[in-house]
Amino acid sequence: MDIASSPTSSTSTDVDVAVVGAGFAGLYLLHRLRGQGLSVRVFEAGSGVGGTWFWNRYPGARCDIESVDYQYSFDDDLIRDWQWSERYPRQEELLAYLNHVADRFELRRDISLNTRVTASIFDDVAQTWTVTTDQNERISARFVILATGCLTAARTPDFDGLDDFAGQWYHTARWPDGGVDFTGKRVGIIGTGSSGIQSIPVIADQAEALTVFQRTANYSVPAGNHVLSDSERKDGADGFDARRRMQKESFLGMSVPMVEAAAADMPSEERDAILEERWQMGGLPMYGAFADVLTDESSNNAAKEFFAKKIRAKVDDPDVAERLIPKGYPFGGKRICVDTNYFETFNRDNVTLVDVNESPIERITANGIKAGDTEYELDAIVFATGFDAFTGALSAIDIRGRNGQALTEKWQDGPRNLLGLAMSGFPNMFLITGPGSPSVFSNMVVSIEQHSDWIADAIAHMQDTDARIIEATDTAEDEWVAHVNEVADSTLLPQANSWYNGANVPGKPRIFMAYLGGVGDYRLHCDEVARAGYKGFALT
Ligand code: FAD
Ligand code: N01
Repeated sequence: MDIASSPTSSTSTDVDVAVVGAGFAGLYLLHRLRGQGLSVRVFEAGSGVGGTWFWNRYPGARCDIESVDYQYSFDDDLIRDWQWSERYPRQEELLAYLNHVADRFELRRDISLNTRVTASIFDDVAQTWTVTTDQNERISARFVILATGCLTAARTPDFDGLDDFAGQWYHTARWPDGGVDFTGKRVGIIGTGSSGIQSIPVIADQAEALTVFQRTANYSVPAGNHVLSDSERKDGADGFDARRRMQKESFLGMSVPMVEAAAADMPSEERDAILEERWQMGGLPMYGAFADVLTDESSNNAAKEFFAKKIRAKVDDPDVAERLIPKGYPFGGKRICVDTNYFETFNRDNVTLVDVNESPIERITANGIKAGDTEYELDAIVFATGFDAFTGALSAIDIRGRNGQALTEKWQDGPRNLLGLAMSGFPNMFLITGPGSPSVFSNMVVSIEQHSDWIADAIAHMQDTDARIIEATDTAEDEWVAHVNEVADSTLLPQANSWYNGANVPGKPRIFMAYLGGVGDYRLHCDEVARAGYKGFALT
C-alpha cells in the first residue's frame, strides 16, 4: 500500500520514502521497500548506479571480500545466475553486477541519476521531510534514508601549487570513465592506503617511472586472487546460504572463523604458525588471527613482527623495506590492505619510494612535486588520498530536523545516533551503515542488507500500528554513543591516526566511528530492540 496518501497519513506527500544514493544500499532499499507497497524515489549524484563501484575506477580497483560473499542474498535466482569470474571481483565486474540488479528488478524507473540532494528539511507541522535537489526539484517524503555511503566524499589535500601543475592529475575515487593511459609517462602517486596499494603495481607496470609518496606505511596481505573454476563457482552458489548465515553471526561479516584462542597465552611458534596460515589464506582473515589481536598489545605486536619479517623477505633493498614496514600504530588501527604484488613492486627499477616524513611535500610545481630538497618531475599525479569518511557525504547535505536543528550542529563534537541507524531530533530519517554501526568494520554488503531490512521492518511495523513517527530518544542515543566509545576504547584501534577516527581530516572531531562490537552481536542487539517494540525509539 502506498502510505503517502493512505487514510492513516494526515498529510499527503509525493513519496513515502526518499532514498539518497544508488549504491549497494540504495538499490536494495528500493527493491525491498517497493516490495512492501511503498512509493520510493532514489536520488543519485552520479550518472550511473553502483556507488563505490561507479566512482572508483582506478587501475587495479577490486573488492577485498571474496565475490561469493560480497553479493546480495535476497534472491536465490540471482545468486545462481550471476557467475563471478574471480575470487576477488574487479571494479568493472561489480559495476556490471549492480547494473544487472538494477535492470533485473526494474529499479531504474524510480532512480533519478545526475541528481544531487542538497537539502532535507523536516517540517514540524506537517511532520514530513522536504528534499531538495540540485536539479531544482523539491519533493516531500514521509521517510528519508541516507544511503550516501561511508567512503564517498573524496579528499584531495590542499597542496600549494596544484593549479600550477602542467600535467594531468587524478583522484582514485573520481577516475575518468575509460581509464588513463600512463604509457611512457612519469607518474607520482600520493597515498599508500588500500587505493594506493591496489593501483601502484598496475601503474608501475604501465608507466615509464612511478614515484610513490608515502606518509604512513600500511599492513597489507597478499590477496591470493585467482580465476574461479566452474566447480568453485558451483560450490559458492551451493554453499551460499551456509556462508551467509555464518557471516551474519560473525565478528566481521566474513565466513572465515576467527581463531578463538588469545595469542597472549600461546608460545611464539604457535602464534607464527597461525599467522602464516592466515597469510596463506590471503586477505582479510588476518584480522581474525587471534581473539585478542585487536585488544592485547603483545598479541598485536606478534602480528606486527610477522608483517615486518614478510616485508623484509619481499623487498630487496633493506632501506626501502624498513620504510615500508608499518610503525608507530597498532595492526588493524588503519584498515588493513589486500594486495597483488605490492611490496614486490618496489624491487622494480622504475619505482621510487619517497618517505614524506623525511622529505615533506612542500608544494606542487609546474613540473611535478617538490619534496624535501628534490623536485620530482612528473607528467601525472595520482591522489590516492582517501575520503572524509562516514560524515563527509552527510555534512554536504543541509539536513535539518526538529526546530530547524542542523545535523552538522548536532554532530559538531562527533556523530551521535542510536544503533548507527537514527538520530534523536531527526524523526523518520535513517542512516545506512552509519557511524555507530559495524559498517566499514565488516563485509559491508552483509551490514547494508541488515540495516535495510531493519528499517523496512520498522516501517512495516508503523504501517501495522498506524504510527506516523519513529524517533530515537535522547536517553537511548546517549547510552548507545557511550557504549560505542567504551567498546572502541577497549581496543588498540583508536591509537592510530586513521579515517576510522577522523584523523585524516584537519579539524574533524576525533571519535572512533565504527562500532567494534561485531556484526553478530550488533545484529542481536538490533533484533532485540525491534522485538521489544522498538525500545529506545519513540513511536507516535
Ligand atoms: P556507496 O556505494 O558509496 O553509494 C553511495 C552513493 O550515494 C554514491 O553513488 C554517491 O554518489 C551517492 N550520494 C552521496 N551523496 C549524495 C547526495 N547528496 N545526493 C545524491 N547522491 C549522493 N567494502 C567491503 O565490504 N569490501 C570491500 O572489499 C570494499 N572495497 C571497497 C573499495 C573501495 C575502492 C571503496 C571506496 C570502498 C570499498 N568498500 C568495501 C566499502 C564500500 O563503500 C561498500 O562495500 C559499499 O559499496 C557501500 O555501498 P553504499 O550503497 O552504502 O554506498
Ligand atoms: O584512503 P586511505 P584509500 N600527504 O585514507 C595518504 C576502502 N577501500 O582510498 O595514512 C601525504 O586509506 C594517507 O597517509 P596517512 C577501505 O576501507 C578498499 O586508500 O594519513 N599523504 C594514506 O596513505 C579503505 O581503508 C579497497 O599518513 C597523504 C592515503 O593517503 C578506504 O576505502 C580499495 C596526505 C589515504 O589512504 C580508504 O582507502 C580502496 C597528505 N597530505 C579503498 N593525505 C579494497 O581493496 C592523505 N595521505 C577493498
